[in-house]
Amino acid sequence: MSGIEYRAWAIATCDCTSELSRSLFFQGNGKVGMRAVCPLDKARGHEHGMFMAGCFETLHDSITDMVNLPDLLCMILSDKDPRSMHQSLDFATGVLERTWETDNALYSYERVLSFSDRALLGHRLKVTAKRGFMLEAKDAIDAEVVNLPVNDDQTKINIHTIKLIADVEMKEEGDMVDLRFSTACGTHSLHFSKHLEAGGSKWLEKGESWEIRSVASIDGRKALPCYDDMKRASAKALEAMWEKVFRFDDSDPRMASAIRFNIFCLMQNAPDQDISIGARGLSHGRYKGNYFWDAEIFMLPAYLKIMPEAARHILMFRCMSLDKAMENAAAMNLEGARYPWMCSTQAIEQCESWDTGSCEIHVTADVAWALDAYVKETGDLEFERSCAARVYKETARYWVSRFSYDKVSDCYQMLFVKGPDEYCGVTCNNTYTTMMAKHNIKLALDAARRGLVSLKPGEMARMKDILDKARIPYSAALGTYLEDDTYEKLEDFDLSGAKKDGSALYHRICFDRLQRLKVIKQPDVILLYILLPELFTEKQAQSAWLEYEKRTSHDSTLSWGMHAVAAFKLGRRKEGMDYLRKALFLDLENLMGNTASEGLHVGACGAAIQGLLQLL
Ligand code: IFM
Repeated sequence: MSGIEYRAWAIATCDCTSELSRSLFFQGNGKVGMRAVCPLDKARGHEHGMFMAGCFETLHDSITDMVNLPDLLCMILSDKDPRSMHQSLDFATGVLERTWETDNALYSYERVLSFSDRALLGHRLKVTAKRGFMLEAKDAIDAEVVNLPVNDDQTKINIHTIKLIADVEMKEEGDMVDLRFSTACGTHSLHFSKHLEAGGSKWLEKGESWEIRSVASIDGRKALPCYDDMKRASAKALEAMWEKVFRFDDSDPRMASAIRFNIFCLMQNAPDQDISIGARGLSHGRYKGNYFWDAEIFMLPAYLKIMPEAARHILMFRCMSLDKAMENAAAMNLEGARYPWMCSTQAIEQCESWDTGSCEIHVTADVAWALDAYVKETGDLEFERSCAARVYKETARYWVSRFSYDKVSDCYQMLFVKGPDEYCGVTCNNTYTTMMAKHNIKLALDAARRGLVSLKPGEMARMKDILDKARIPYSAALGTYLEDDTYEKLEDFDLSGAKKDGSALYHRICFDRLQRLKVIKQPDVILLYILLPELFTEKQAQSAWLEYEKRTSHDSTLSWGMHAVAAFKLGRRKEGMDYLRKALFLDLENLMGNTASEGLHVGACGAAIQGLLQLL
């Protein structure tokens, strides 16, 4: 149990200083994100966790990390030894509030990251003396921050920190503090400013109160609003955002709280510019802040129902990085455009393990699927004409060159790929990848038919031939698609016996061994059914559920929410509800055991909301 109190529009806890709380009480506005490190918390340099969307710096070669920035909201107090701590995060106002007391005084602290002017953030401390005492309170900026780059391999723990900010210049003039610095290799030059409303030392009489407030900006502006005005404007903007969210039955406060938490997580990480969202959003540096297919397949369908503009930003990033994707394809001796498995704003491959980075190529077709889903949902034909169509064409060209034609069987094979089920190893003819690639090719052909792009006649013929002759593994005995060519050859595995304590299997069984076992990490054929249901008859979809669901370890946080979606679509309401509950409480109850150490799973939040949407 995480010790969270669930209220319809808030979460609260007495366990304020744990890493889990720092993740759950994270605040963000899509531009800036801060882990919940508050006054008197002992945070080491890498633990502050203040991030800015799109702010990455090189670690080595072309590998980047999301920069841990100077903490603008520090408050150093002389009155230590807090007790009776309590903290809440209000989804309606976006305010994080913490209260505590000492022998001397009662304290109430709050913090806001503005939703109305996203470069602004601020905090307020109110002290009420229980007896006469001298308080020193310094409203500060902590620039002694470092990064602790997290290894791609979840089984490895790094202990080496690296400073990714340099040339720090801090100037105090009256009640203004000005901070200029650059990121280590000069990729970003940043200018922060902060207006202090009080601070210093003060003798407080019994019953006397003192308020210290400040507002800071990440764009260095001189004219900053006062804290109360900023807080009011932010709450109003947030209210307008909630107005646009679908209605749901909120009679059960615990469920309502979990639903709102997941939606709020999506809101807090939604970009306001044409960039994507890291797998952990702005809540943690896990995966070096990188963008994955999580954004297109798990978050985007949820954003389409709550904040379509965020879906557009995610997709514009892919459209704008098409040239990089073309360079990436060329570097792999292929045609067209191939999107990286994981990337930062530079849009180049960041995955440092060959089997995943080079072989989990379905991401390219996932991008095309998401572009089409956006156009269908919004009817934005101008976006399709001016942006999406070119992506369809170049990504389809990639797939044409990526299929291998086999003369003997007269079919096209998808050799050496890794499907969404990352326990399958590097395999051949992963059905998800091939079907999604075919869908991508169809989108290009359709765009050509409607005159949105031009394709050479030979190209079109080849594309059509692939649509007819791509190999799709199928089992008549199972009555549905096989995950890939090796699936039937895998060794039987006792999943329930092995998964006793709920932790991921890869902590105990290495990936080399896992790839020979009949165990699935996260939905693969079942996910295909969700994305392209027209490929399945009702019977094939039910058979897919019966075969694959029981073998799925759910060792990815992306799994439960999508199983909820599939179960509801298949009329399996009870299973759907079980999966939905797990998905909604995944972070809140730390059900996968990694929310503390990795931050919020934004893709899983999107998947949970997709599950919920099936019920509305
Ligand atoms: O994109 C996912 C992948 O599917 C499973 N491992 C974690 C990645 C980031 O969330």
